[in-house]
Amino acid sequence: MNLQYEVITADAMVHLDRVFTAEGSPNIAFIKYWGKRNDKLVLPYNSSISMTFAHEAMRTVTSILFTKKLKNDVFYLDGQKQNLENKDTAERFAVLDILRSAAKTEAKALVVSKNYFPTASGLASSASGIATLVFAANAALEIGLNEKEMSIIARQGSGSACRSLFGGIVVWKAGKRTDGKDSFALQVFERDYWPEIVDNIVVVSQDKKKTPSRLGMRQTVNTNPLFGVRTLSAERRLKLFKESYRRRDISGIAAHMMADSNEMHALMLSTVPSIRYLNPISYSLMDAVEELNENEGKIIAGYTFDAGPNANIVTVNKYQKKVMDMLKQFKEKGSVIYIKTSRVGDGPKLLGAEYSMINEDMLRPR
Ligand code: 2P0
Repeated sequence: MNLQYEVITADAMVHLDRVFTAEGSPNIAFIKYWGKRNDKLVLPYNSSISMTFAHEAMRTVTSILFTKKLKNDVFYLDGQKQNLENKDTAERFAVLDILRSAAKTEAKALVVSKNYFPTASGLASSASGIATLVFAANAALEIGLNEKEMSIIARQGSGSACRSLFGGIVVWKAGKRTDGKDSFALQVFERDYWPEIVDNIVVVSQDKKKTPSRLGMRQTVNTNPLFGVRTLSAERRLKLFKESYRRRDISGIAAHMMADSNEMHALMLSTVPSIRYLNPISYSLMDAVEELNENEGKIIAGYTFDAGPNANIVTVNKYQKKVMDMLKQFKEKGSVIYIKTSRVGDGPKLLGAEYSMINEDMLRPR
C-alpha cells in the first residue's frame, strides 16, 4: 500500500486553509463526575447528568483552520497565544491528533477561541472549549462523526466536555469497557421537554481555582476511603433525578441536585490533602436557598456547585422572582459579582464565515 498516496488522497478531502467557526456552551452537572477509573482515556467511575446552557447566556466561539503553512499547532484563547508545550494544554489538545488521525492528515491547526464567561472559575470552560473545538474540527476535517462519536473524542480532552456535544439534558454513561468505547454522552431530554426550567449562575468569584479538577479527582480516588460508596450512590441518584425530570418535578430534581453537590463537596473536603472549593458566600447561598424552601413549605429551588465557589441555583419560571428577590440581598451587600440566567440550550453549531476570528497575521511565524 502506498502510504504517501493515501495521505495525499485524505488531505484532498480536508478543507485546508478554510476557516470553520462554531459555537458551543458549557454544561452544569446535576449529578456529578468526580473521579476517573482511567486517567489517560478519561473514564469515570460513575455516570453523570447535566444541562447544556443556552448560547445566549454562556458560550465559547472557536475558529479553526487546518493548513500546511504551519509547523506546529497554534492556539489563541481570549486573545492570548497559549503555550502548547504546557502539559495540561497539550493533554487537552491531543483531541486534535485523534481527529487528524481519523482524517489521515498531518496538517497543523490554527485555533482561535473566545469564552463569553469567566475562564477557570469553576464554570466549565474546558467543557465548552473542547466540545466546540471537536465540533469545528470535525467539520473542517470532513470526518462526518456523529455527536456520540464526537463525545467519545471530546471526553479524552476533558471529561465534562463530552456532555457539551448535545443540547438539552445529557447523560454521560460511565461505561464498563477498558477501551472507553461505551463511555459516551447522549441526550436524555430535549431542550424543550421542560421549558420552564431556569438556572441562575451566581458568580461570587472570578479567581482561578486553587486545585485543578484533574489533580483533585486523582487525590480523591487515591486517598479517600469514602470514595468507595460514591459510585453506587451517584448511579442510584442519577436514576431518581431522571425520573423527577421526566415528571417535571422541581422539588424532586432540586432535592437530588443539592444532595449530590453536597456529597461531592464532602468527598473533596475529606480528601488528603483536603480540597475546598466553596467559600463563605457559597455557604450563605446554600443557607438562603434552604431558608427559601422552608418558608415555602416545599422545595422550589436547588443549588449545585462545581469545582469552584460559584453557585448554580435552579428553579422554574413560577418561582424565579422569589429566587431573584432572595439573591437581591447578596447583590446589595456586594457579595455577588453578577448573575446570569440561562435556560436549557442547544448543542454546538457552525457559524457563518463572518464570525471568523482568524487573520493572516496569526499564520506568520514569530
Ligand atoms: C462535572 N466537574 O460533572 C464535575 C463536577 C467539576 C465538578 O467535570 O479531568 O474539566 O478534564 O476530565 O471535566 C470538571 O472536570 O475534568 C468536572 P477532566 P473536567 O461537571
